[in-house]
Amino acid sequence: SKYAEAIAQASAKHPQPGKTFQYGTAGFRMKADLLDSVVYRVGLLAALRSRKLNGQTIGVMITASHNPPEDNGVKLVDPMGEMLESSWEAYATKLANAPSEEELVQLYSQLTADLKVKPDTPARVIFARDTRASGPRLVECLVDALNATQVEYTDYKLLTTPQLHYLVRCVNTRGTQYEYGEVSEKGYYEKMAAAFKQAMEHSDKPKGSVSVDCANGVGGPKLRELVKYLPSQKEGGIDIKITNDDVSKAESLNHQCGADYVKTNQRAPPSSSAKPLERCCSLDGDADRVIYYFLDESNTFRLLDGDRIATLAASFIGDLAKQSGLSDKLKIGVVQTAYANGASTKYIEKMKLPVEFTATGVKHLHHAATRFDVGVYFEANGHGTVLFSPNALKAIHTYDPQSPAQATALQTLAALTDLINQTVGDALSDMLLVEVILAHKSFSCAEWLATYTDLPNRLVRVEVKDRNAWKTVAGTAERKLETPREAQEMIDGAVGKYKEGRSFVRASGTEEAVRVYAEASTRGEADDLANNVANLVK
Ligand code: 16G
Ligand code: ZN
Repeated sequence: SKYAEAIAQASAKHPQPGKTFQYGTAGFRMKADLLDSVVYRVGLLAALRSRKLNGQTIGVMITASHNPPEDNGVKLVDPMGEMLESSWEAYATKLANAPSEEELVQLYSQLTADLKVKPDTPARVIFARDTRASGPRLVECLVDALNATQVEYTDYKLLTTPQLHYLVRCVNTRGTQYEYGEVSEKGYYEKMAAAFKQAMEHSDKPKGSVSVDCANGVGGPKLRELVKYLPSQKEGGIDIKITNDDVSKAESLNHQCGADYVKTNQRAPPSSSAKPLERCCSLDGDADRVIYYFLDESNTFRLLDGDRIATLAASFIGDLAKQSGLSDKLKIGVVQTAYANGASTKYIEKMKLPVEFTATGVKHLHHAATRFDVGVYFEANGHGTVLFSPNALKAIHTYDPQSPAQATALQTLAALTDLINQTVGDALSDMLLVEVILAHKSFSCAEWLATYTDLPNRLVRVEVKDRNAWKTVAGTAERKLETPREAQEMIDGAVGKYKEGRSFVRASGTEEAVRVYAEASTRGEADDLANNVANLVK
């Protein structure tokens, strides 16, 4: 076929290391030194995907998010800024596993034919990477593939994952009625800053400051850039204190800091010098997750995780919908996973909002959220966003307010549709959203925390020989096991012994392990239940 020779030649520079790879929940992710051939082949698939979609631009992000510095990863972004369509994940896996140049070329022309891709259609790709040391080398692998398949490409160098998603959507909507923004990093900051100003127009000034731990990743320099576009504290903006923004020492990335560290260890980074009641948040290594926290008066660490952001956002947007006179037109719903704290679910039900549950992984939540006019989705780990449907946007932008109060609420609501990244969870955007809501509600972190009381919970990681032995029943959002056979009965037996007890087991999608989650009415009981269930699994 047309590119066969060039593909084979460049592929010989990046031989398959004799390993089996899988395009998982977040693309391919592993030790960076194993990734060259994988990234090369992902580049080949990006070309195919773009040609299949008539030359629409596909994104390639090179990052391993919250994983250690020596890891890296790669994932594809579809034209509207969403995750790669799931049926294509299998093609990525197949290409990554082709053992030789001949078999790779063979498979590529097979896919080209099966998918009815016309080799002469133009192909366009944009890509970026996080701050990992292996990034530039992996970019070379990618570029080799794009050259071999004659793709037009733009290298955006260092970006957060959500910034790349934003750019992909901007390129593909340019000049249409769905135009999403200017196709540049600057365009991203300008759009967000303008929306922030508008969202703050009818609010009190933000109180206190927010300390942002950037995990020593790409979020640091990008937040510093964003701050230049935001109003200063004097002008009514937020006092943002940036910490852990050193990207010069590769080994410090995600080390004892960042959203995953804080959520998993339920403690502030040891480097934090925040005083009691000071508002803090942590981003992860590619800035698509954010977690809030603070120390209370008695110096006890208090976490405000993704569930908290979801409930805060849902309640605020619900209020704005009512105040603007649009509550009939905007069906607001919340999407959670089994990891959501049971108390957060109850709180959402108390607000009379529908809650849906999906399997873990952003693509599942995102998909479910599109079924609401306003779909709020967050994983407990801090990844999430709020999606406004085309109907919702139309209602918000065309409604004629009947009073000054309706007009101000409507203006704030409209600002949120621009402030919140519509493509994927975005730590910078989510952080501004939280700051806007706290300012509007005049909430301190303590008041935010007081909206409901979390059930004590524990997450345990159990290493097992074959995680695939743990399969969950379809349609239960991972809450029930199908196999091993008696496992679910035993778990139910353990759960039954605790007040407000809940526990489930699922195979990790990113590590060779299964995870046990348990919650119960007291700390001791949650720990007991988690340990008991973990022992059943071992
Ligand atoms: C991936 C997912 C994240 C999920 C996590 C679960 C994306 C972009 N990322 O990092 O949403 O929470 O996997 O990991 O979808 P686990 O399967 O190992 O528990
Ligand atoms: Zn991430």
